[in-house]
Amino acid sequence: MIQLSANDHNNFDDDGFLIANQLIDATRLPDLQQAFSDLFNGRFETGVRPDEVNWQQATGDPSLSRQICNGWKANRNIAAVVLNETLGRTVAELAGWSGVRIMIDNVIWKPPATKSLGFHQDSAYLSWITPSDLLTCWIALDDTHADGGTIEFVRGSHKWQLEQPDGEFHAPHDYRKPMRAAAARAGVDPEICYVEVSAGGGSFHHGWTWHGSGSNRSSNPRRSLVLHAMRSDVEYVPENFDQGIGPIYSRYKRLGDNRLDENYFPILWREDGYRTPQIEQFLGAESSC
Ligand SMILES: O=C(O)CCC(=O)C(=O)O
Repeated sequence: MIQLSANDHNNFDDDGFLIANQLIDATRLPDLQQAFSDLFNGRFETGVRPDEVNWQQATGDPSLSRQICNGWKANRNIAAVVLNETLGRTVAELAGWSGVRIMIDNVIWKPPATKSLGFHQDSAYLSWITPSDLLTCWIALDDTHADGGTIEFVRGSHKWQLEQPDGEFHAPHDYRKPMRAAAARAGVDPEICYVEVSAGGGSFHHGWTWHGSGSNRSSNPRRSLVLHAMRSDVEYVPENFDQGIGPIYSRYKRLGDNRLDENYFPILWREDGYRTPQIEQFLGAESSC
């Protein structure tokens, strides 16, 4: 469904992001919105708990944006989108990679009046894999607007110097502060671009593009489903495991083998036609965007 033009490629290379008006068909939105409700209420369809459950209805702070990571393991409607082959191929085309696997998904729900998510560069957290290149597809499940806390990018910021992670992700006091400091170091006046799309649209961004999102000052929810994708041939770098991998993703490392396990990081698309065979079995009928 996603056709990229030469212009799209050029814009992505120049800006570090690309806005897309339609990434998934609108008919899929109700099932995905239901999946969000299930996940944040602790209903895990497959019986598997997502890797990171940062918010639950019964216990979560209502002022915070809600986040779950690797919802695909718990819910097949989420999996059908983030493990989609066409989406994987599109990411590969944009990044210039010969294959793509999922690094992590993010299920993010920002109800009205909830707080911001701090600006950051995704690849800054990934020194535990090599190469640590990432490309992210961000899909809006609601119409998005600047005052609704949509994702925002700084044009061209993937070309600034690579920085170490800095500041809080959840509800920082000043969500743009680390980005402004990086802009000053780069000698640049940052140009902020908001992703304002209808539900089903979204964006792609480069792993080093500075991005974040403000508080939701509108009366509508802002839900997004995010695929963080990496190259299919990445390997673990155990020497860097003290730099932020954490207990979850390091646990998936195989003994005596730095290659990533496809059970936890499936391959979505490779130019030689390979795709992790168990994906289709896992998805059942839910395999297309
Ligand atoms: O949805 C958001 O507000 C932030 C998402 C994000 O950080 C990302 O897609 O990398």
